[in-house]
Amino acid sequence: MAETYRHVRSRARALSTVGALAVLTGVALFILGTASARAQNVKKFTFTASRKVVNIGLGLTYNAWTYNGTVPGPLIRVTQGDEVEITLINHTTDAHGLDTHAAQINSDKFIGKLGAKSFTYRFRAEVPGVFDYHCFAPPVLDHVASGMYGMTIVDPKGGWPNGKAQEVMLVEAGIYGTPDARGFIRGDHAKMVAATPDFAIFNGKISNYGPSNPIVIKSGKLVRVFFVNIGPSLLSTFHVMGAVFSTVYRSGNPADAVHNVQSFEVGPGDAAVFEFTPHEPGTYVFLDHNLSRAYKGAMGMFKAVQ
Ligand SMILES: [Cu+2]
Repeated sequence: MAETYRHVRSRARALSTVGALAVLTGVALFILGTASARAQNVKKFTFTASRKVVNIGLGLTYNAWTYNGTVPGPLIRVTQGDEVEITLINHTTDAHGLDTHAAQINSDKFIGKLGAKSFTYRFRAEVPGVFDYHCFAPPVLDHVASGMYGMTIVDPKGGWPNGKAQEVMLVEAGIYGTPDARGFIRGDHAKMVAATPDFAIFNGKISNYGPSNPIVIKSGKLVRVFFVNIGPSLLSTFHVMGAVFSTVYRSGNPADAVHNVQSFEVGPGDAAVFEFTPHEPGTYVFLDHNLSRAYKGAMGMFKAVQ
């Protein structure tokens, strides 16, 4: 679901609708006296687990396990301090869960009771940043490698320290399995365990954002990349050719900033926010600088325009 992560404006509209509903919900609870003394901004997200054959680029398809039929699953975006409600609906015969790393709650809540068709949990998004979310059903490795993952953004209460920026969301992961004669890939458990992906993907596709569909940015304007390395088992070293990151927030937390770095390592299940400014128009290739993975598909390009 590359488009979900790439087109910020349409997502912002959708989220503002969610936000408006959440505000209304919060007000209703307050009036009923069931909420805490101060009105809560409850943001609700519903996911449905399903198996689906997804297009992963280069004419290849993959028998994915998904949230809402897409890989990655839908973006969860809230503001620091929000009460967040997650519901997972599962009508399949497989067990599934949903763990967002932004939540600080008993991890039993991330998976429903055996056989339950749905479950719901709440948490308060207290720490700002960008977070992995993923399935929590065993074997977790297989569920994550099969596509059950996504990104959570918790925007800082007071906004991002460097103000507005062009936003880009990138989720890096791997595909484990050899294509058959028709280009269909069935997940290969042995390769998942050995941590030897056949392909590397940004936002669900191999060699995404190549010359035919670069991510267009404005020259001279700050770019903010929200980045999650799903892994599930390999470290990523994110780099943009022709740029030095003016700021990197480890885990996306503004309290953990480093400045003027060329690349930055993001472990599996971890995340970061990268800020840079393209100083002139043209192409800026971005990649996992573990070049084996860039070769396998974790490489794309920004096209900076005037
Ligand atoms: Cu699952």
